[in-house]
Amino acid sequence: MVQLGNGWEFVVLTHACLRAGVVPVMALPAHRRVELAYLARHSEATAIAVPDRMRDFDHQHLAHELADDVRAVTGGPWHVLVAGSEIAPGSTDLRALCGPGDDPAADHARLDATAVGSRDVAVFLLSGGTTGLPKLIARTHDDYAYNARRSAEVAGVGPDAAYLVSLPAGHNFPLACPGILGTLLAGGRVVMLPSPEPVRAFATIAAEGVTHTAVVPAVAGRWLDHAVEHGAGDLETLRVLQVGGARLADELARRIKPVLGADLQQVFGMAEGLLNFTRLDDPEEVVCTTQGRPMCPDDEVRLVDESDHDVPDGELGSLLTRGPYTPRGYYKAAEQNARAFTADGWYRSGDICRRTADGNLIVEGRDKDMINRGGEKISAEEVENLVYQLPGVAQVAAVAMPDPDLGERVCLYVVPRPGATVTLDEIRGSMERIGIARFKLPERLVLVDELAATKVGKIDKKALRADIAERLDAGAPA
Ligand code: OOB
Repeated sequence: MVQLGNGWEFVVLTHACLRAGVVPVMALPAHRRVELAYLARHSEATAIAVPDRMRDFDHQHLAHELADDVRAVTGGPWHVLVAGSEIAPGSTDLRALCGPGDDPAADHARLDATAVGSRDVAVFLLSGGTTGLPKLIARTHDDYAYNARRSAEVAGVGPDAAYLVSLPAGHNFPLACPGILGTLLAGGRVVMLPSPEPVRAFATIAAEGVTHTAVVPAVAGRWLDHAVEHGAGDLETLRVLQVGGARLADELARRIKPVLGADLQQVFGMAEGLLNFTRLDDPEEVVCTTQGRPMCPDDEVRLVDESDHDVPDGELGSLLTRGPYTPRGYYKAAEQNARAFTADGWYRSGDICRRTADGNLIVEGRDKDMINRGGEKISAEEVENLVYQLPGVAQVAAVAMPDPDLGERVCLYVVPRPGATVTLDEIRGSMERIGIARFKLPERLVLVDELAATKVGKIDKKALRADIAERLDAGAPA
């Protein structure tokens, strides 16, 4: 499992794994005990790579707790690799491990002799997730190399490119769309920053001559605001700003070229495969108002109604896709696969889109139970399962509430048990104690006597989303 911050160790370890046929599981730095324990169990990983500390969190300590738990169950060895200056007893120094070997020629020969096949699994990515915990997506060497190479072509990344990584490196977007892998395969240079904070990002773009980078819409908004208030400095080298992970508002899209000077490329992608891009030579209207079209001529995309019948161009439909770099199922997840894939292998992305006459897609919403917090995907079900562990909670529903900065945040509707008091602080505290990524913590609580239900008796999330939007419009205090 790879849970490293954005640094050179991530790049070296990932390439070492790919070369040696070790499959990295791309965890996120925000993941905590619950997510990591689940990933370790489900992937049958035998090692984790972590920073010693990051953002005031002791990753090394958690990694050893995890290792103890896994060893207790499997009885087998489990390794903790640590990038940093404080290597605790029992940890392996990852930086030392990444050093040059004594006999490179012999190492090459040994690796060549045991090389994995191109159809073997290269990497496990994590699904954004609509069910309990993230699902594993097995990407093969063939499909992922194509993913990275074709993305590089579409983004105009070549040997002269310098690509800045400021999103979490293990996410598909900065890893391979074209990201780290696509840029290095094209002969370009990769620059890593721990976060997309604008002061440092702008200074780094100038200092390193960055030509390409990828951000989520919330970051694009922060960069625009910062540039307007404090000036952008020298961003002359920046040719392409890729924006994806969540819907970019058209108004924001239109400001990017005038304010930052870079061409906008919208990217509508998913760890499950399909990547859509606006092209660098598309008319401004297409670039600013659509999320682009598939990168591969063999990608198949259907927009369908509730009975899986295709809808005509211009009408809303739920996106189904199949293609050469889109797997036909999640790893060891028969039950979820039955829901997320059709019998003939189409992936149900859960995105509600429209196709324009010229073949571009516009993302208008979704029919999956997920909250997209500035590009970070949160499964409503996962949050609800954790909140149900509180004794005072009779019923709970997690829904997306609109937010001007992040697009969406997590709002909880709770029906308390008779006589019980439930507070947002208490819920957040309990979730943190259980050990869950912070971005999943709810940011608003609405206490109700009952939850709106649909005709078939399911919780009516559409009604709840409308309700919270209305409360916010009316200026209701948090
Ligand atoms: C990227 O990948 P994931 O796996 O974290 O999330 C995929 C989901 C999509 O199904 C869609 O709901 C949403 O994220 N999404 C967008 C979007 N890009 C992704 N929704 C609206 N507009 C967009 N441009 O998020 C991802 C993977 C590779 C490249 C870029 C993004």
